[in-house]
Amino acid sequence: MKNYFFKILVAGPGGAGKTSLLRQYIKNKFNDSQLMTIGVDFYLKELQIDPDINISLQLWDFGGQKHFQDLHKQYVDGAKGALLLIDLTRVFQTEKVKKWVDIVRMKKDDLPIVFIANKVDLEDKIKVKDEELNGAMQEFKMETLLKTSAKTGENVDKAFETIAKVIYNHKND
Ligand code: G3D
Ligand code: MG
Repeated sequence: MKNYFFKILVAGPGGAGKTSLLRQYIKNKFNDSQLMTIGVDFYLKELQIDPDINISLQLWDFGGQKHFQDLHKQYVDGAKGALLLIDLTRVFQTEKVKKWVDIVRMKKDDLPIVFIANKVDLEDKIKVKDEELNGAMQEFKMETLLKTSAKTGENVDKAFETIAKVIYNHKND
């Protein structure tokens, strides 16, 4: 058995569903009312991507509020990859995505990012077009795009497995 340790960032605007996604992944739990994240929290989870490969994920949640921007450096230091979340029910803004790409790549300009379009369960309220998502994915050279629901759990495990595998496959670069 081989063991690896990856620090992974969970980034994106406030309200996109970062804390909900993490809670769903860690505890298979979804709370409709939860406290706004203060500063940075992290979670640990073990993941086996192959029978003989164990990965310890250290997952960093991020408050995303403006007055915590001095924490960005500590947040990104040592990270091997990121999930960048957006909310499918909010009007898409490329500049907002760019802001988060710049933050997570502050110390490593080729940091792998998986683009997460969350709240796919809110079918009637979706405002973001696939072209907008695909455009941003290409512009910012993100690895792939997944539509998730932190509420139903759709694609939640897959999101974390995908970033873990991408990092694993790049680990000797
Ligand atoms: P953040 O950590 O990115 O700031 P949160 O976002 O996880 O706090 O989520 C913000 C709000 O969106 C929460 O609602 C949460 O329940 C909701 N939410 C998160 N993910 C999903 C999802 O996939 N589907 C649906 N339907 N709702 C989601 P409140 O009402 O507590 O603000
Ligand atoms: Mg939060």
